[in-house]
Order: sequence, then structure tokens, then C-alpha cells
Amino acid sequence: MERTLVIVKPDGVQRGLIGPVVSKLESRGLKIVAMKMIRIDRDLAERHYGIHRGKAFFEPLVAYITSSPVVVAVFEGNNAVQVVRNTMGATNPADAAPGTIRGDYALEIGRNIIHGSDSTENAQKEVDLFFQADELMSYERAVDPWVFE
Ligand code: IDP
Ligand code: MG
Repeated sequence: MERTLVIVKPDGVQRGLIGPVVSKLESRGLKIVAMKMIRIDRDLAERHYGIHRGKAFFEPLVAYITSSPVVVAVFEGNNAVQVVRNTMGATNPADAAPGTIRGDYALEIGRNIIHGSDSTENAQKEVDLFFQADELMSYERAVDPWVFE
């Protein structure tokens, strides 16, 4: 089973979309194994988005992600990384397919509601960046045999 990091970004929290965003992933069958609301500070933002340092949108991106509380969560399931990325939709919401989170709830690339890890390697790093080992739950759901064959 794969795990991936999801962030409901400040615009998602401010717009009252925590529920719809989480619901879309949860109802897909993915299992929530960790979840909390935090305020990302500049240090954490720079570490999380370090790969984008130097790009024109880096400073606005850091300002955006630190501007208000976020909900960070870890979702588990087979192919969780790819499934979350597909359910999120394209980075630019203008290109995101209807039915995806960004395609349904966002209009601009700098206000695109959700973060999801882009590879299993980065997922591991991001989960470790945001969560302590004892915050990650391992548990069975009664519904699991109806989701996983
Ligand atoms: P992703 O979130 O789909 O993985 P990345 O390319 O990793 O997209 O970019 C990280 C975040 O940086 C995006 O979700 C978006 O919030 C912001 N971003 C990316 N490119 C731009 C841009 O060209 N202008 C403004 N913000 C951008
Ligand atoms: Mg990314």
C-alpha cells in the first residue's frame, strides 16, 4: 500500500472546501492515516517547496502557503500517489478536467486548492516532513474488502 501527502491549501480552508476536497479522496476509497490543521511557517514552506526556489513564482508561492492555516493529511491505498494526482487535476485549474478537484473548485494556478505528492519518493519525504511516525495510523476498515480486492 502506498502513502501520499495531501495539503488542503489556504484557499481551500478559507473557502470552506476542506470537506469537499477530503470527501472526494475519501469516497474514492483512499484511507486517511493522518490528518491535522497547521499553520505552515516560512521555514517549512521553503523546505516543502525547495525544488521551486529561484523560480518567478517561488516568493508568491511561499506567501500563499503560509497565509492561513492548512489541513495536511496522509492518504493510503494502492497507487495512492497517482490516484491523488489524477483526482486533483492539472496544476493550472484552467487545464484541469471537470470532475477533478482543481477542475471543479479552482480557476488560477496560484490558487489551486490542493497539493499532492508527485512521486512515491517525494511522498515519503513529504510525509516525513509534516508528520512524526506516531501520528501515522495503521488500521483496518470494515469496508476495506469492498475497496481492495
Ligand atoms: P503541483 O502542485 O501540481 O505539483 P508544481 O509544479 O509542483 O505543481 O508547483 C507547485 C505549486 O506552485 C502549484 O500547485 C501552484 O500553487 C504554484 N505554481 C506552480 N507554477 C506556478 C506559476 O506559474 N504561477 C503561480 N504559481 C505557480
Ligand atoms: Mg508539485
